[in-house]
Amino acid sequence: MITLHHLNNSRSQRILWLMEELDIPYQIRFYQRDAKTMLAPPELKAVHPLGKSPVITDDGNALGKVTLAESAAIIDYLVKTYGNGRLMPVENSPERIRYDYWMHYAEGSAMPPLVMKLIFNQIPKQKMPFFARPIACKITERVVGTYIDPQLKLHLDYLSNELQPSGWFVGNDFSAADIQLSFPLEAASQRTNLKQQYPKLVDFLQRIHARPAYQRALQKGGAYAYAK
Ligand SMILES: N[C@@H](CCC(=O)N[C@@H](CS)C(=O)NCC(=O)O)C(=O)O
Repeated sequence: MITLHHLNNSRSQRILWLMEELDIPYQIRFYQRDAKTMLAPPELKAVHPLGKSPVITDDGNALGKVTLAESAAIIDYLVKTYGNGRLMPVENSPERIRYDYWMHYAEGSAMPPLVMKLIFNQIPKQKMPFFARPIACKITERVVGTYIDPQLKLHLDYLSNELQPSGWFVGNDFSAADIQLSFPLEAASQRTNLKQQYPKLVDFLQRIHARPAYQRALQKGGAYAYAK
């Protein structure tokens, strides 16, 4: 049986969604973020030393018990082990090269500026001596304005141009790469001007949110603020 170690409002939602798309049996173990720090609870470190989500364990595999972290590695494992050819283009095809690229790109390139934006947005809200606040705000404004926001624009322009006429990122068909890209795009819709400036990406989000498997995953996973 596969167990998904699921943190509320997190990247783990896309693993839940993938398992619903593939219609494979699984169970969920729920973890709640600390309300102040937003970090995962320490129990997750008993499952994987980094204590982050998603993590899966799978004891129903011929390989013995598998414990796996990192969204792209989990998606790859689930699709290859249980997909029966679904949601992944065949090997040695141009589509597969594009698919593999997006699987790496989502966490390797798209997420870093989005995480930076989240963190820098928090700086002005922190407690600090009154005389430090104007300096902290000035530095934040400068880093966001000269680096983070231009990087986000670069990535959103790129993603918007790369969306295929099919409405998916790889080729004609919906694939697990669309699932992997869902989280950076959902995060961008909360932290950037995506909703105002990128109608094609808004349509993509609406398209994935309307999928029955996505809706089932939402019901099973509990709070997920990014599905708006
Ligand atoms: N690149 C990793 C990132 C994992 C990650 O940072 N997960 C976040 C949730 S979205 C987390 O567990 N945060 C809580 C913490 O760091 O304590 C992946 O794609 O799985």
